[in-house]
Order: sequence, then C-alpha cells, then structure tokens
Amino acid sequence: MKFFSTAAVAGALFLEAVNGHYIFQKLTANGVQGGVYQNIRPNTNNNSPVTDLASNDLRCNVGGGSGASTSTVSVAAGSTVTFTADIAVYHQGPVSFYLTKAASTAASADGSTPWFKIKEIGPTFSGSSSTWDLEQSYSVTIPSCIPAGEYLLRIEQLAIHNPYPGGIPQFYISCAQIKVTGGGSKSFNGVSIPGHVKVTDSGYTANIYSNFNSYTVPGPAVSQC
Ligand SMILES: [Cu+2]
Repeated sequence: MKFFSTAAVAGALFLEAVNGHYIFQKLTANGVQGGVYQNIRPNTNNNSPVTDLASNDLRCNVGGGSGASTSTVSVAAGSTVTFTADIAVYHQGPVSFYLTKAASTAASADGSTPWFKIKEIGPTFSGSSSTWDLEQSYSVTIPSCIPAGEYLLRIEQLAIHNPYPGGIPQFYISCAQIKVTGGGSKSFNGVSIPGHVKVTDSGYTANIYSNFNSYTVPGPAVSQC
C-alpha cells in the first residue's frame, strides 16, 4: 500500500509539472483582446512558476527579459486593462500589479528600473474562512496621474497553496508592454525586482490552512494618485 500511495503522489506531481499551472498570455486594452503574446512578453518555461526570490526572472518570467518580439499597445491613463491566463488561476494566493517606466522603449526595457505597485488583491475573510479571488482574468486601472510614456505592466500571482517552508511559494508572472497616453506628472517611488519580496514577509510565509485570519500582500504599498 505504501508503494502505491507514494507512486500516486509522484504521478500527481509529475502531471502538475507537465500540464498544471497557468500563464497570463493575453492582454485586453481599449476593450480589445490581443492575441497570445501579442502585447505580453513570451516566456520559455511553459506555464511553470518562478520560485527564486533573487532571480531576475521575477521581473518578467523566464525568457521574458527581451521585448523584441512583443508589440507595445497604447492605453489611456485612467483606462482599464486585463490580463487573461490560459486557464483559470487555481492556486490560492494574492495578485499584484506593478508598473515600471521604461528608460526608452518598453520593448527594450530590462526591468531593472524601479517598480511601483498599482493594485493588489488579497483574500477576504468571513468568520474563520478565507476566500481567494481565483479567476482566469484580472483587470487593473492604469493610474490617471502617471506620466505619459512607455511602461512594463507586470502581473504577479503568488501561489501559496503549499505553505513555506514545507512548500515554496510560486510566482506566476507576465509583463505587458504599454504606452500610456494622457496621464499626469506624479512619480512614485519604486522597488527593485528581485528584492520586492523577502523570505521573511508574512505574506510569503503565511499558512493558509492554519489559524489564517489576516493577510498582508507582499511587496510595497499600493501607490495612489
Ligand atoms: Cu500549479
């Protein structure tokens, strides 16, 4: 019996590694949904997550360092854009959106510039139970006050379904290339990625199955206009 149960677990893990997970691969802007990887940088790790808190892959996913094959879409400041994954997100955890202003073009940006958070989605608590907003699509409003120009827009879903330290939280990341029109002149302080999440952050180490009644999404506070 021990052999069979161990084999079943190994098989389930293998299936998840090959078929599991999800990847944000379409962007809707101006009410129009682009094609797969049209405005989102393609990655080279299929739909696998990034787990190394020190890796530059945390910026735009593995293989997302170059925007050469990605088009940049114009969006008005104050408008809403949506990331859509291949399948609905199903691992519990928070969703965050970040922006970084490109030094020149979004296509040539390497993500080494400061990132500021523009939205976060944590769990809702009701009595002793928690609910996560698990969706196939997540939307964010581009702040109306940021300067016009080209940006990388990054979505991060941090899966914490296998609690640390027994498990390792998984980052599901994609970067879109956008050109913000309109806007204002407010500039926000940003953080470096990697470095925005630490292994000691309560939102990283949280155990969602035990005494879970509050949660702080990792990373900086949301920047407000
Ligand atoms: Cu998975």
